[in-house]
Amino acid sequence: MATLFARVVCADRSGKESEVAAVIGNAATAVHVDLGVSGQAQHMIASAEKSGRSDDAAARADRGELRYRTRMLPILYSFRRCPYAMRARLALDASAQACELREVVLKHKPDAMLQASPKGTVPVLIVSDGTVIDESLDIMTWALDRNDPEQWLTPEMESHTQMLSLVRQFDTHFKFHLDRYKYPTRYADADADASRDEASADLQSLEVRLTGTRWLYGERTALADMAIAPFVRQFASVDASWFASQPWPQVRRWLATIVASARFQRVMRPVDAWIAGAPGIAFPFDH
Ligand SMILES: N[C@@H](CCC(=O)N[C@@H](CS)C(=O)NCC(=O)O)C(=O)O
Repeated sequence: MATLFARVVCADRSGKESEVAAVIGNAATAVHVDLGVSGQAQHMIASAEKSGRSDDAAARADRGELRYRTRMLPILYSFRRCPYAMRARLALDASAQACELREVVLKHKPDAMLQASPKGTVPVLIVSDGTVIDESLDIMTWALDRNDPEQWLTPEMESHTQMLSLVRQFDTHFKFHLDRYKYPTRYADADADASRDEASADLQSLEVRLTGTRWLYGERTALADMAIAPFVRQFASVDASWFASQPWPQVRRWLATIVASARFQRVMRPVDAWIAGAPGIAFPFDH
């Protein structure tokens, strides 16, 4: 898999630009770039050329016909099994937003992540200008604002605001009860059965929606589907046979479709934990 943390933009004398890095990002050969060092950029171009993927870019750079610059890619601190990080990765994948993925061990959070976001939760995205985005929903919106080819931000039915209010209901009421249902011993006040009932009421409202349409907001996926599904998946796995026996065939169909999708499988690909100082992993992963 290619290791790519910078885009290299080449411009010829007429000023016409082309992004060599996009090519390298998909190349089979691994190229590690030291950010912002033009010699490394030249190395990248040469490597791309050697792998036969980039016309004659290296030769043209040598002849001074091209100038090039590197642009740092966003860094995503993530934890594979965290539902918040999952939805951030789903949106980054949908928007084809290249970034450097750093898989975190929650018990040993990297200093660099804590410096950027002292609250210590994943996901954290550090964008190229240094801006830190440390709420998963904000990361989704940031990515989709830049590129939203599947129109996740524009639901087919109802408004963006209404869609966000359903997401908020799941982020608050459903999540609160999911935690108490899944981990009753962690909460002094937990009543697992009562919490299961409370969360079930939220799922019943999804069942009603999904009886009329394939997805929560129409016949195509929207932000709400992907923002909510990772939490419903967690709920379903607490007691799979109980979940299968509930009167929610449409919720099961919806969840199974998302979990089996190529995108979900892709963002759940196992990755090694990031070691400080070492390169992370190019994300989104190749299709
Ligand atoms: N509101 C945050 C919540 C993120 C969150 O709570 N992530 C969990 C993992 S699923 C976490 O990092 N917890 C800190 C820890 O376990 O140390 C978001 O949407 O990004």
